[in-house]
Amino acid sequence: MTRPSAHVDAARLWSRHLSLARHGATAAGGVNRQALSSEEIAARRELLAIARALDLTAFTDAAGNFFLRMEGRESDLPPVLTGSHIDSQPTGGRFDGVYGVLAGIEAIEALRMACITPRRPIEVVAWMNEEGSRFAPGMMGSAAYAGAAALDPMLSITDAAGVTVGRELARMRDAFPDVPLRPLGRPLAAYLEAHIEQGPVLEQVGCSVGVVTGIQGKRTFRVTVAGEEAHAGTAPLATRKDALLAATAIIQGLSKALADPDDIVKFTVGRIEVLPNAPSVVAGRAVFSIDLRHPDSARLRALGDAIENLCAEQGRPCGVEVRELTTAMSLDFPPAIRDLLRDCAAAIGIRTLDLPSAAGHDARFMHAVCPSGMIFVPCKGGISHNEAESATASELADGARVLVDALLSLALR
Ligand code: HGY
Ligand code: MN
Ligand code: MN
Repeated sequence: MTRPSAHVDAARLWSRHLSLARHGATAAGGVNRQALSSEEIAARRELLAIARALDLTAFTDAAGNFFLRMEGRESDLPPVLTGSHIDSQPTGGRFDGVYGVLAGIEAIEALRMACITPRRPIEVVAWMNEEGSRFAPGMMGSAAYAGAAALDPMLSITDAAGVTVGRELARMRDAFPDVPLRPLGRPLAAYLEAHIEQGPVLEQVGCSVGVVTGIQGKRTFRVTVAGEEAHAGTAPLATRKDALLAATAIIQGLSKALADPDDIVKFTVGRIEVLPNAPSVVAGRAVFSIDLRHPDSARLRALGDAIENLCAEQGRPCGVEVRELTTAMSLDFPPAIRDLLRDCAAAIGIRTLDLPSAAGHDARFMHAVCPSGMIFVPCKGGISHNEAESATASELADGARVLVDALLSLALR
């Protein structure tokens, strides 16, 4: 049989990236497409139009995940699933997540062109809220699908404007009245996710495809510092409970305690909110985020467990509450999937490198559901979560070539 990878079209895949990037386009050439926003609805509409032209059926689930299905010869068999996400960071790029969804669609288009109907159905998914920037934590859709987190408590999580996930899920459903609802957690035969590397390694070694060995662990926290509002001109220093000063002391303390000369521990405070956020009022409340990552789960556990005490000590005289939002330990993808990806690449002359993922992905949750794996392609300078994120048409296509041959192999089993 001809390999469907021969039908992957780099120009088509590239132009779809450019077209999708219009939804939420920023002036600096990036993308701001928040989970369940109007921009995401518009992007889903565009995916739906492509899918209809390829004779795929669309459906969704209670967590707002969006599926496009190519029927197999035995439609009752659990499908092979591929995809990623189309929500972005506020100053995100054109490739993070989108690539995995468009590579999946390109794979199906290549199968159609090769006139191949696999034994199992193949589905492409855009998971709901991977980034966690509008609604924290991220990866809500894949976590709910995998049963790793209950959907119900997610529904009342709010964005900065107080809008709930539940309301926006209802708005998303209303936008697509013809897209039916299917149960969460249907069985899957396998899951493959293609993604830009978001790091510099593939570019440095000159490989167009990376076979991902696993995903490093991540813990995220929300820290709330409770002080007391007071007049900036009159309140004596000795009696102040300044939540902003306490928060900055905590952040400094944590960044010293977690500093790592080997650059393995990654500690980030990316968001801070201050109330009432007025120049002449001593801050009464400060809320900030912690993102902590380490590839060694035991180390990640120990480092994360020390955070609460450090916050309490550094935050005095203010009260401090630490809430953990995400606890995700490191994982390794099954060798059989990694071998398959390597073999598919070798068969069409694509050189690969095995490498771990320092970033998080929805494949984390699918790993617990079915044999899962990931393909990376290079991105320029390793830059990501940045409007300057960039990738090349030919390398994106190489990843899609490996993806489609591997999907077919899995869908014939
Ligand atoms: O934060 C992450 O690793 C992913 O990009 N959401
Ligand atoms: Mn991503
Ligand atoms: Mn991302």
